[in-house]
Amino acid sequence: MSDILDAQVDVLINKIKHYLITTIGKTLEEATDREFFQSMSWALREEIMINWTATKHTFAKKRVRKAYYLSMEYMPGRLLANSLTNISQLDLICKMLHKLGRKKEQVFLLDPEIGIGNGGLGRLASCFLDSLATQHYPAMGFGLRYQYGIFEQQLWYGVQVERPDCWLLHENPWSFRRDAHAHSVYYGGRPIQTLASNGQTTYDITDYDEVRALPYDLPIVGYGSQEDFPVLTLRLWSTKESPHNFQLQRYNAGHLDQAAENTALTDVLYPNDNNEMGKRIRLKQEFLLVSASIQDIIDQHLTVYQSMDEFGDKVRIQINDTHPALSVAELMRQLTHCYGFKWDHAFEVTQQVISYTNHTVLREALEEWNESRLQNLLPRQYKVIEQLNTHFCNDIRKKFPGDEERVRRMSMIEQGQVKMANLSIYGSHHVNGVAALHTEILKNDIFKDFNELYPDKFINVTNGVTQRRWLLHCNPKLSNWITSHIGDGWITNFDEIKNIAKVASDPSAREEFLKIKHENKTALIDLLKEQSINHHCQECELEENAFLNENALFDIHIKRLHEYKRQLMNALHGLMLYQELKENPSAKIPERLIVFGGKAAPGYELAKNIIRFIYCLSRKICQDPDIKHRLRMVYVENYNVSKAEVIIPAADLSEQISTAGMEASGTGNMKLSMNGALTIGTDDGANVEMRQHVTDQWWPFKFGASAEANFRMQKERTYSPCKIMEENPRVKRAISALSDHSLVENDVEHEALMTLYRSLTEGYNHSRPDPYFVLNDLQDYYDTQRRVDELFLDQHKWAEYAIHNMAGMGFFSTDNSIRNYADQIWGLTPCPLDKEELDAVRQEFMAVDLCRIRKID
Ligand code: 26Q
Repeated sequence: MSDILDAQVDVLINKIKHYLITTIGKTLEEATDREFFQSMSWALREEIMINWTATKHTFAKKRVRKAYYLSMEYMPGRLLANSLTNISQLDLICKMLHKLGRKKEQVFLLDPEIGIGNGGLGRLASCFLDSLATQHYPAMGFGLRYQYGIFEQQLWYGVQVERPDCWLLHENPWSFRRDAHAHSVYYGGRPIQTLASNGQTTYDITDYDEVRALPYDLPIVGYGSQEDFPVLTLRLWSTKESPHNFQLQRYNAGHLDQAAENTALTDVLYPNDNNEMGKRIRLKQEFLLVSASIQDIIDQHLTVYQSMDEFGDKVRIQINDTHPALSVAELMRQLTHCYGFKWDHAFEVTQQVISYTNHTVLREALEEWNESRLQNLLPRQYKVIEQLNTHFCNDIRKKFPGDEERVRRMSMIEQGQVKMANLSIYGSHHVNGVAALHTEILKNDIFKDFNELYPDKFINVTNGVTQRRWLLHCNPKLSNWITSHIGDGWITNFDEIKNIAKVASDPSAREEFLKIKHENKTALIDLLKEQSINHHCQECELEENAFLNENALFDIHIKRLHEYKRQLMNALHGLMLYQELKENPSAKIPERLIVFGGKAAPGYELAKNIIRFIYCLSRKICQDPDIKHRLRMVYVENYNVSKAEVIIPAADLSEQISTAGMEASGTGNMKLSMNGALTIGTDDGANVEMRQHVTDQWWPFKFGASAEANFRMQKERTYSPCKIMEENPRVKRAISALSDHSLVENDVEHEALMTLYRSLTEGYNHSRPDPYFVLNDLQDYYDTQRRVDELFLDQHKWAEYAIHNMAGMGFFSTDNSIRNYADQIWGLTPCPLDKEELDAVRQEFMAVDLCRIRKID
């Protein structure tokens, strides 16, 4: 066995040498780490290309139905190491690097971090692709190739500064430009009514802007044997590299910004999550994704089937939130205008093909576009929407005669705004929420009217995460431990993780678990130290590393900054704990390290002030000699997928404390649980189902008001945070620290904390005081944290709980979510690699590989 491995190492080294010489012109000795990384990737690529080609051939040959995932965001993180894990080749690479004396950490660091998304929604899309690939589903992802992904976050004395994320600075060996599949996308112009050959009225346009969308493909490597692992495609559109997109006339007229608008279309990802913005360029981006992808899907279909007759049967399109909602209008338009479909037939096919996933219950995040903006930018699609809306309103009237108020509420176009959710629901055969509670809220509240009209349309598909990246890859020690106890079936059948419960009461297994947790905490401490060395302003926090030991309770809160996620409540708990420790130094409370990570949308002032508050408080704590050995708070700069891969395995406690009824699902909650953290959480999003699967017995830290109670408070307007402050001296003392200068060092800091104080007590920017009910849950949260302390003091008991929590996560694999989409929404069946196709590609490759132009012996 090891001989084979040694031989493989040598072959690989030879291939790397080949690429170094033929593409860079260097020998192994003189190659820099980056040149080495590039050549290594090119060498490894060969294996992956073979299976990628064979996967494509298989889908075409078998003429299977195919699902297309349309998403404005993806968050793959680093691709290479995970792909190697999936094909069980990581050992080989490590061995090879060792033999050559290259540091693996340094080499893998050169793999670019792909963060072309904001957070949950984009990461979910990436987990889905992994599960689609691994389970052999015929599928493909479409997105945009933003030149700048989610900004790089720097923290200067508690102030978030945004820097561009230049992930494309170096050539990416895993990104394939596909000129043959470029498409034209049309904006603006004037619609001209035309009569098609079948008597159908459609619209041409004149005086339009034509933009060329050029795709770049990324391979998505599924988990599988070294022989027949599947590889799917993530196709990302760019307008950057098409010179015709530059509008020279406008440049000559002195308008550089207008001239460059189309070449710059895919330059930047909008850094807002859960917030609607209504910007014109964003609308252009959304339509670029929609129009180019639909043309591409139709092309692919015609290549296999030669006609559009079976399109409705063979194609499924999933839209990730409403961002690609124009798909409904654009598919209608292409079917009627380009392929001669009659309106009713086109609509039947559109509805058969499209389905929509909703990811939010926050009303301010429901997408709407100004009607004239949409009409000017996309005149033909606007006409289709108008016509769809007429049909739709008639449907409503048929079922609810005389109820014009209902028609008004449900209409796609209302008061000069086009409502993308309404369009998406009408154009889809299914609409799904992302957790059971979330789907109920959609059906009974947000989309109640729609559910009454189409009761069978709404279904739930609970989110998940891929255990391959979020356990196998990021936590190899715990993975080996799991495999040693229950075998490795869990890697592709996560239900089997339930078997780990059998060791929960075994003292030696608990010891092993605790030891691994400690080692992972050491790795996180190293990451934090690195940050404190590199970054300027948190000197005091980590200067005394003595405190940062593996025995402390690692309390982790990682997610985008948002008021409803209540990082502020966590920080206030830290403040209350600080005050308690000052007052009562002999209290039996374990050491605690509170870790935050997450980006604030650049224009979200309150969110940025929450970061600042955390900074001020952590400074206060670490300057206090009585406390700094017992409590610390750190803000991890630039939280991203790679940082998550270090932080999550080190967590003892997972903070999932959103205002109940507001977090659609959450997925970090699942990642932390499967890595052996206990959850302190409200009954919100997927927390509810996690609790049910873990059972109440092993889910000890639930707290806070229910979603129902919160909705009632909202509706009845009975909530008064000031009353809570008056009645609860401990809460009052904490909140007062925001206004009494005790945490700040200058006026600017004071002003920042005052906005938080005001938002809690009197309301900020015309909103009600404490709109996310922080004070309402604060005392319960504080008391629950003291129960956390108590349990943590008994490490063996803690380990028992943690193992039972891991055991309850089987349901929360995206393998399961994807099976639900495939069975209940798409009607899709797995299609494993065809052996003949694979052999054929391999044969052809081997012939090429042996071929040298001039053979020298
Ligand atoms: C919309 C219009 C213009 C600009 C930006 C946007 C925009 C972008 C991203 C709106 C929303 C998002 C992202 C939403 C999101 O990430 N939602 C999260 O989705 C997760 C996966 O389902 C859930 O687990 C989280 O609960 C949900 O918050």
